[in-house]
Amino acid sequence: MKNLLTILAGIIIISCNNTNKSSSEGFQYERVKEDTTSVQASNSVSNKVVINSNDQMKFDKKIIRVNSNEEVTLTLNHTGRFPVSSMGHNFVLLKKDVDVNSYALNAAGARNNDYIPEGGNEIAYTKMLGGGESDTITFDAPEPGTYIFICSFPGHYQLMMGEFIVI
Ligand SMILES: [Cu+2]
Repeated sequence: MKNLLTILAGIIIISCNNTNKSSSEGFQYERVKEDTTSVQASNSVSNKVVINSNDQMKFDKKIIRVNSNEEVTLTLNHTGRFPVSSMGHNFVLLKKDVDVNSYALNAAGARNNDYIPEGGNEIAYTKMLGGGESDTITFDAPEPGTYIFICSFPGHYQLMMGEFIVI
């Protein structure tokens, strides 16, 4: 006969059934992409135009209104700090009916010409600027209508695009 050693183990089961547990599931913070640039919804008409651009790849104007049959003086400021090589900005006013997507594609390949492609599809354009720089251009306002302006630095035009309305 074997001696049987019986060990009795006392098992204490602690029930931790907290039914009052508040549910934290389903509560998610959604990262809202904030537009930190205040876009001016300008209704004013002036042939003296100042437009700012920044390190967030934004123009501060989506709409520019000018009078026809008058000269336009336009100043582009780059208010950021990044150099022209990584965050260059220009202002390019496209002729009517120029396809902006194909223009931007061509522009991206025109690095040696400040991203202004051949073809003469611009009404006017500024220099390509780095942070802290400015350029002012003067040109005759085109015929009344709505024109597109962009920055032609590679990858910028989709964020840096607006309407140039000639009244
Ligand atoms: Cu740009």
